[in-house]
Amino acid sequence: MLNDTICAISTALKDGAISIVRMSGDESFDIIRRISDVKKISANTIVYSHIRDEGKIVDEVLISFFAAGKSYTKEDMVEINCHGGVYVTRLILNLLLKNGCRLAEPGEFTKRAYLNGRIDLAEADSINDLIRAQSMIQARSAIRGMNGSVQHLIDPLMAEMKDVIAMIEVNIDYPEYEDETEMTDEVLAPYIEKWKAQCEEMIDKAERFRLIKDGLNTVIIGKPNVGKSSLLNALLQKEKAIVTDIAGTTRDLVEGKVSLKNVTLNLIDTAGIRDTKEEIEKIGIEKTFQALEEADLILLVVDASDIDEEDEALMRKYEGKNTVIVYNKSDLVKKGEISISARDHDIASLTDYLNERYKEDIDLAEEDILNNERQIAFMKMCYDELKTAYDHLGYVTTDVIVTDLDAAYHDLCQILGKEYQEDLIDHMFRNFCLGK
Ligand SMILES: Nc1nc2c(ncn2[C@@H]2O[C@H](COP(=O)(O)OP(=O)(O)O)[C@@H](O)[C@H]2O)c(=O)[nH]1
Ligand SMILES: [Mg+2]
Repeated sequence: MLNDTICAISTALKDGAISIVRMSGDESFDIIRRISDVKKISANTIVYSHIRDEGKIVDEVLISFFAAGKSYTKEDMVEINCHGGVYVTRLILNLLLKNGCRLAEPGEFTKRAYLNGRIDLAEADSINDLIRAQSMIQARSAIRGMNGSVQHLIDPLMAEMKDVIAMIEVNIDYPEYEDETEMTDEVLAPYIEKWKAQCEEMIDKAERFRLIKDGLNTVIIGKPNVGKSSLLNALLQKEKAIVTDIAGTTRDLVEGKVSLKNVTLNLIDTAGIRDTKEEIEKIGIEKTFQALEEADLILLVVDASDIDEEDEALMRKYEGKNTVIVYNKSDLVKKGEISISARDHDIASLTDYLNERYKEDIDLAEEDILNNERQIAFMKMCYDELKTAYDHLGYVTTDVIVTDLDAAYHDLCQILGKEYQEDLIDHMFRNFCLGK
């Protein structure tokens, strides 16, 4: 139900100087009149007042009034700034509930902002991203998203697709109308090809940026005793993992997070990969393989002073663009492009390399970009539909092609939530905080 009046505590529920209790809906102003000293309400003002329960003062507060149309939800809204004790805040919330409000679901204020047309779905995504941001780069990209960067990004593509779809429809519906360009396969092919490339570029940038934003799942692997745990410690600049000269010291996964200049690594140190009969170590090695499945980056460590066939086998096995071979123990022997001494925390050659490798991706923070998994998923579906359309060219009539293009267009609409599916929307907003 959209028109009932909802309320929630919008600030975190712990003792603090101030809490905010929020209300949105047609009855907001009536309800606040019933429980405070406020009689006459002027929109978009803040007043000093008291909240009362059956005449008795509950708290001394500031109340903000937002008139429908200009508020966060586009409905009449009231925000009560009360004293931040959990107890008092709850008393006020309960008073609102007693006087006709319903407790809001998580994200319901923002959901109303979306349903009432104040923001699109991509902007709603970004509000949640901003609340959950843990770093400057996450916060900055969320702010851009809140200000319509996704719409900016996909609008030109949507506009062109809509034009072309419309022209095909005209061709089909009015074959006698000869002024329109005939949308033959030859005319369509370059369009679809271009759109596919645009989708691919948007997906690629979004995925690269997601790694920059959230950090790369980085797994440190190698034989026992090559210095994996020493490397973890050197990167984290603290002695997190146990280092000994006994092979098989690390059995469990040891995790840590480090932000280098241009990239954040979510590090996992692992048990050395080798054949072993030792039960616990075996489980550790199994965990290593699991961690590798989710790796965005693999640091394969070898002992430069002692490279043998086992190292070479690992290098062959994990060769690829996500693997970086790290030659450790440079104090003994210098070898390879990336040569470090983990024990001595002399790892600049590795960190410089990584900063260089990701230096361009960090600039993506300044571009309009898809912000999260939901948006990327729809863009991928759009790409698939376009590919189907492209593959159909030459085999089917344009009325079939146009259904493919229509489907692609609808996927783009979904990114902005222009045609929403109710369950999807419910699911999305439930991840929000209470009171947002
Ligand atoms: N000389 C030298 N020894 C190192 C270096 N890094 C690690 N070691 C030693 O190698 C042994 C194994 O190190 P560790 O980090 O536990 O290796 P892991 O089994 O791969 O995790 C320890 O005795 C370390 O002190 C290094 O850069 N130079
Ligand atoms: Mg270790």
